[in-house]
Amino acid sequence: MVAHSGLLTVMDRAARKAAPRLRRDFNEVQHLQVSRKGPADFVSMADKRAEQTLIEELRKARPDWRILAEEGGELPGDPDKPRFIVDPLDGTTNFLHGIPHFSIAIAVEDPNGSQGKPEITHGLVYQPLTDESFWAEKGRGAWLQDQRLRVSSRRDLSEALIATGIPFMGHGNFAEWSRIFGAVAPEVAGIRRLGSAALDLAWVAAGRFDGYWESDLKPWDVAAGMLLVKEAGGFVTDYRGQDMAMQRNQFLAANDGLHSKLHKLVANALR
Ligand code: 2AM
Ligand code: CA
Repeated sequence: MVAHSGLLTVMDRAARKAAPRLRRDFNEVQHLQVSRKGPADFVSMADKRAEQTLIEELRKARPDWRILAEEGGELPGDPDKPRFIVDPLDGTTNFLHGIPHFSIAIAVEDPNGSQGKPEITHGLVYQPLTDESFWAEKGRGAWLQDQRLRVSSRRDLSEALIATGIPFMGHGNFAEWSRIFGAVAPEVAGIRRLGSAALDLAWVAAGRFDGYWESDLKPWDVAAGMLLVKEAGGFVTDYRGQDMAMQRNQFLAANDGLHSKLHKLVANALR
């Protein structure tokens, strides 16, 4: 068993402070179908309220750090200090439809990482409805509560359960996604589209999914989850298999045994 660092305790506490209201709002959404303004506005309010709570808590603990948040954008702070990257509600579409699968994601980015480049050092993905807190610290592993996480050990594509995100409403490249899907789906045990990128990655780290691909995401969707996968012994690359996922905005994550096999399928599909 390992204890959080002080910083992770701050992140975990912030997520747990925002969660009760999100849970209440989620239960409320189901009764809003007939309201005049409709559930979409209500969900966007819930999203903003959660973000406000997270920002207040994080600011209290680290007043001079910058915060990049989905709703509020970039809040200023000391450029030499780390910054928080915050997604108050990942899986908004699920939330809106009363589907109990969404998360809060918080990451910390050090502007001067080990290679002098910005680097994610801490990540937390918290699922309010199951009270599961997935967290990782660079060099200290990935954890679910106090249980060490390890990516799955499945090595055969035929046994692999793969998560993805499907382009929607003009976002993303549907032709590219379809080609990858066409190559991967016949080879694997199953494909899932659950709707929260942060949880998809956390679940790869936890060995529930064996792999994942998606493109056109935002830093707050993936920053925490990418660290979770890496600290759990998995790989996250772009579709060419290079360590450029964030730069190319392509995310191919898998356990150590399956990553190269999955990468070959994807590379062939895009050739
Ligand atoms: P969000 O819930 O914070 O918006 C899943 O493919 C990812 O895409 C999620 O992390 C989700 O983050 C984002 N996304 C944004 N708009 C979406 C939409 N209309 N449908 C599905 N996912 C969406
Ligand atoms: Ca998101």
